[in-house]
Amino acid sequence: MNPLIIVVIIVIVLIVWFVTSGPKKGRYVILERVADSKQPTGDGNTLSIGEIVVYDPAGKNITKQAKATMSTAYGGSYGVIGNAVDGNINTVSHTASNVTNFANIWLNLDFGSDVEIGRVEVYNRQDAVPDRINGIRLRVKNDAGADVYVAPTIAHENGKTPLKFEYKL
Ligand SMILES: [Ca+2]
Repeated sequence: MNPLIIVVIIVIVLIVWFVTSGPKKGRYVILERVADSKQPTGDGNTLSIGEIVVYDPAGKNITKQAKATMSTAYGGSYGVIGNAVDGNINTVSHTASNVTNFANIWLNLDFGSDVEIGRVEVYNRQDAVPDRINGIRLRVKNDAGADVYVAPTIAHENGKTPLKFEYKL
C-alpha cells in the first residue's frame, strides 16, 4: 500500500478519536435495579441510598441543577427523594419495597438538557443493610435517550458491599 494512504488513514483515525473523545454529555443520571437482591429475610428488592453526587469534568458539584425523582416512596422519613441529594450521606432515600418483583425500581436525576458529566459518586445507606444495593446499576442517558455510560451492576466485593461507589465517565 502507498505509504501516503497509510498516513491519511492514520490522520483520519486520529481526527475521529479527537472528535468523539472529550467530556461525556448526559441529561439523565439513573440508578436502576437490574437484578434480584431479595434477602433471606426482609424486603431486599428496593433502592435505598444515602446520597448521589454528580460532578462536571472540572470537579464542580452540579447535583442541585437536576430534578430528582424515584419510582416509588417507602413510608416515613426514608421515603423522601430529597434525602438523596441533600449533601448528607446519612439521610436515606428509599423506594417502596417489593419482594416479588425487582423490575421498575429506580432513582432519576434529570438535568433538563445534556450537561457535561465527569464523575458520579453514589453513597450506600450508611446505617444498615448495605447488601440491598446489590443488583443496582448506574446509567447515564442523553437527551435523545441513548446510553452515554452504563456501569457494571453493583455486587459484593470480597464478600462485603462497599458504602461508597465512584464512577468516572
Ligand atoms: Ca442524603
